[in-house]
Amino acid sequence: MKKRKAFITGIAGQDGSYLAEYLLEKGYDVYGIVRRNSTPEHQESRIDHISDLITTEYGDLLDCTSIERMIRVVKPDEIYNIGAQSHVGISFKIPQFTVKTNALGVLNMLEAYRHNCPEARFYQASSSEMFGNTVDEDGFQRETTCMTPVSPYGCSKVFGYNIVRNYRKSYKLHACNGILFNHESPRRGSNFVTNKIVKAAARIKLGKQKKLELGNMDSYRDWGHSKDYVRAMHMIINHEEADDFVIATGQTHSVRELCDYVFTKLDMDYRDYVVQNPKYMRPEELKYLKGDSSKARSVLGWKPKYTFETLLDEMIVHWLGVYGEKNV
Ligand code: NAP
Ligand code: F7E
Repeated sequence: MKKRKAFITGIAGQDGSYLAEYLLEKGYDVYGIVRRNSTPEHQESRIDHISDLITTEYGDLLDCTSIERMIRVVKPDEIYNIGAQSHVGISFKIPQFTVKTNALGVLNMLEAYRHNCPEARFYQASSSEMFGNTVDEDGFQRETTCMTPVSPYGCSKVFGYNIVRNYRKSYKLHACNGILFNHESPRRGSNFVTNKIVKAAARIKLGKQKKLELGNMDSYRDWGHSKDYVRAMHMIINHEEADDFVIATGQTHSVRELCDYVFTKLDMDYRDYVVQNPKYMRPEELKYLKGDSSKARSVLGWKPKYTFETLLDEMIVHWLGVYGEKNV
């Protein structure tokens, strides 16, 4: 049987790397674009271990020619557009780059898809950040929740979400959105709050750091594991009908509770080490996320394998390993 071909933007990112591994296991030929970087040895660290099994080319969501060329040559069966400027706090510092990449980048991908392989399927990495501070009466956000984004990142993702729906209807394309709530792993960038906290706690435990500076500790997030969420991406794109799905655990915890769990696991009290620094506060904050993924659970049969605790335990083991005595 002919192998199916998947094309992934953002393949060297957290989700891209897990998705590439997952699709390889499923027998796909996997292709992707990576951006040019002045220190290439760092840039592909998440996919080094599979570099012989996948095909990557230099490309950029803002460079229509590179995207168009890859899509035309590869003719993928499935396109996963997960490349993005994904840091919400940083989106306030570089709003134009964020909006170009996360909004126009989606349009560039859709145009390349529509003109070169319209029979393929398209997945867009949409985000719970699109909901902003809207919460349904029962305390959840779901597919029908009103979108009132509170960051340049959130605004850019709303455009991506809507243009995918528009192209789906206008051109009868199999284009879908996964509205994913926060998902983490040891491969998470260490300037996102989970990995920042776990990394710092491990370093403090091992005597390599004294304090941890954080911003708002009273926001709530629904945190899952990236491995569970890339499995959902594959289920969404392979659903017979192109549709949009929320992916979430349905549990929410504050940043403070996360600190408490991680430091307690390492026999420390976070209050002895964590200090707040206004530098990490955002001009506008999304206060509370808790996702209702019952549509994905009933229609796709998706459910997460990781819990909040097993996710953080894996990250703790990872960072202790990185900074542990054996590696010093
Ligand atoms: P990530 O680790 O930051 O990965 C993003 C990838 O996109 C990186 O490889 C990055 O490359 C690449 N990229 C950035 N700008 C690009 C451009 N102009 N052209 C091509 N590639 C570009 O993010 P992630 O956590 O894997 O998230 C994957 C996707 O899901 C993103 O679209 C994100 O917005 C969305 N999302 C994430 C979450 C979450 O909690 N993780 C939740 C909802 C939605 P460089 O390393 O070179 O910058
Ligand atoms: O912040 C607070 C911060 O940067 C979580 C992205 O994957 O999920 C992610 O966006 C919370 C916020 O993730 C620090 O203010 C406190 O309330 O880990 P984060 P995020 O902003 O929720 C959504 C769904 C995405 O789509 C995004 O791509 O933690 N916080 N102190 C801090 N956050 C950071 N980064 N650093 C701090 O020092």
